[in-house]
Amino acid sequence: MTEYFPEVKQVKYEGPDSKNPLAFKHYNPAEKVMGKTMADHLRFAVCYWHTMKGLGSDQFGMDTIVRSYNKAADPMQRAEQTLQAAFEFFTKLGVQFWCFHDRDIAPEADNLAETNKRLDKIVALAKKMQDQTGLKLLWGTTNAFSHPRFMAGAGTNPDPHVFAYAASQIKKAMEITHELGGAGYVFWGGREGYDTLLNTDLKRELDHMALLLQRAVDHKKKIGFGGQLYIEPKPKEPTKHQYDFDAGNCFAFLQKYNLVEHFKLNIEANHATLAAHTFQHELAFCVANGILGSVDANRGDLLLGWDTDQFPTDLYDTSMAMYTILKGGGFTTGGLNFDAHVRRQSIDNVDLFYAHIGSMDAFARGLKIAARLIEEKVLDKAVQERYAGWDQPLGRDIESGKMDFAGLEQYILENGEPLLRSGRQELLENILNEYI
Ligand code: XLS
Ligand code: NI
Ligand code: NI
Repeated sequence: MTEYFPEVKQVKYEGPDSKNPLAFKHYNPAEKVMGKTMADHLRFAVCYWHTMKGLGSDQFGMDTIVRSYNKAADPMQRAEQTLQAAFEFFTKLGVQFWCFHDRDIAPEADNLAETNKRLDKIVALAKKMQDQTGLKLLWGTTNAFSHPRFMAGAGTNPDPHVFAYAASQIKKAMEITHELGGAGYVFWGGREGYDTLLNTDLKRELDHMALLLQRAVDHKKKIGFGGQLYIEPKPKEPTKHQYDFDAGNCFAFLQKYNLVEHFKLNIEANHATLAAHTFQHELAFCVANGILGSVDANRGDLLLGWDTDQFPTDLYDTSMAMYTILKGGGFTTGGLNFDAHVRRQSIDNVDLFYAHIGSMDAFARGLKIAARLIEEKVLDKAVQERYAGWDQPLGRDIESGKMDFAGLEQYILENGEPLLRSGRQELLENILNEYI
């Protein structure tokens, strides 16, 4: 079989003293942290769209990257070779999972029936490769945002004909995800939003988006798909105002339309920062509301302010993310999917390996740092002390609902001013630095 990444044989764990740039210094898949292997905690996935299909083009310029699997004239031959290259990359890197959009793995044909036939052909091949390699599908999704038919949205399109097209694509994408044993299925509302209210019926569009998701829940039951459904929030890009703005927004939407029991969220770091939140904030909001599902691991650039989808290497970010994920009970169906692409100038195959290795090591370190913070109760103690009043009689009576306004007023009349106490932020930041 053709080797598409001959520069790398197998990425291995060599430990923190290794100087080999193609080895893990911290990610040791079998090593146990808090009773579970690092591989089981982190559940790394490679994304097909950026890693296999991303060729460096941006809004200002054409592709810069040439890949040997992308040269055949026939699009289906290209798709097959890309799939072979993908599984070679996944196995050489040593991840357990992958993620894809339907249109990443097979090119669209002239009509839906032909397009679906192409998908079936590639999915059969993918299934064989999954069996051969032990790779698993973390989640599948549909691309209902690139094709011109979706220029005004998919589920929120003003034309029901387009709604029907989106539904047909999702139907098939859910079926192939099921066929490949996917642990989940993601809805990222690519163009579900608007650019101007001058031409937009906002209420109707939101109702339609809910209808599309309700039909997806029906179809999930119909085909017996046992995976988790996720919504991936993002505040803007490509539309000015995306409906799934952030975790809070999605949670309200899911509750209003009685969908909350069927969905969890897929939190992307760069989308969090676009929404003027930290990555950790979005994760913490999900944990607090029982809706944390999976993670698109990447990072943005605060100076650029768009979805730069860079590989995550910031240890503060990975540590605090893993801290919140561990405190929330860890991943079940979800994992860390690298929704990230190498920079336009990183044109060599080996750059793809460097990018993933560095990010996997950054999350492995984050995991170990988070585990120590939890085991030594570093932040727990501080938080517990800060809220200690709530475990005293007054706090208990308020929390149990016993105190009405009159009772609270009586307490103040008898006890006067509260004592002011330091939040100790600087001290905690210093302590955190000792762990990083
Ligand atoms: C784009 C999104 C996309 C989803 C999958 O910004 O992150 O890649 O993860 O459709
Ligand atoms: Ni994403
Ligand atoms: Ni993104």
